[in-house]
Amino acid sequence: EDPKHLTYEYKLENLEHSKAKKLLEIALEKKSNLIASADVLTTKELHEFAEKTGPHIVALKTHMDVITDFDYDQTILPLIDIAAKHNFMLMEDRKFADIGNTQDLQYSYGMYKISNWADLITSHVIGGYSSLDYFHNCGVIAILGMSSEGTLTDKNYRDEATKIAQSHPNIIGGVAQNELPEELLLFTPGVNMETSGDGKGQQYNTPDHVFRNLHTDFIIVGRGIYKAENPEQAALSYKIAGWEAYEASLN
Ligand code: BMP
Repeated sequence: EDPKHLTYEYKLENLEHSKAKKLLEIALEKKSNLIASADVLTTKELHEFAEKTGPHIVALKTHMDVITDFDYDQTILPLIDIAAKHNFMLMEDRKFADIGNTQDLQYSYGMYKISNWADLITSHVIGGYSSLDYFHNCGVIAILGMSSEGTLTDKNYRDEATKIAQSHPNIIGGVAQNELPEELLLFTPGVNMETSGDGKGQQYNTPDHVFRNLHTDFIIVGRGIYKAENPEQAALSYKIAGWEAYEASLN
């Protein structure tokens, strides 16, 4: 009988994109499916958070546009070194949502120069298939369904967006709150072991729930880690919970 959840080994063999393979290799090596969301406001906090969580995560997810003292050399260059030291990937949660030409400019220019350093980026697919053609050298994670209350990503939208994600070679997976076809990696935010919401529309599930019911591949955790009294310990707890939930979901 086939296991319900496909293994990381199976996905590593079957997925083509080099960034998908790299992510799966790190997952197997670290026994981790945890992506920490570094939604902090300063370069110092960002680097400290990356150092503390680095050993336990497969990727660090950022919103660079909330870093108040952002400076390419001061913010990005040390972060690249920390990522190399602890062997995790850099994921910029930019959520592109425009025409191809504008996304091309936003991806490579301005002060963030995302294409220089991001291994993974998030993008809406609202602009259609060819709007995603310019994201070279990174793995694109499509926003297919959102975790927030009242989101407009209804079944029809998700189905159509998933078709684009399945067919576009730059896309390695999707952010969603539902199961995806096996050729797409599933990334699930809205994970917290302490609380069910944030009073601002965010809706949380446990690691166990998202592996068992959604067959997710990677959990994304922000405040559950960076707001914890001891973020390093919290990262380790989510790493262990995520890995145990993955193993349990195989049976
Ligand atoms: P937190 O665990 O603190 O709620 O953070 C969740 C992170 O995941 C945030 O950075 C948010 O932008 C992102 N996210 C989300 O919460 N829901 C989605 O549907 C898509 C996201 O990228």
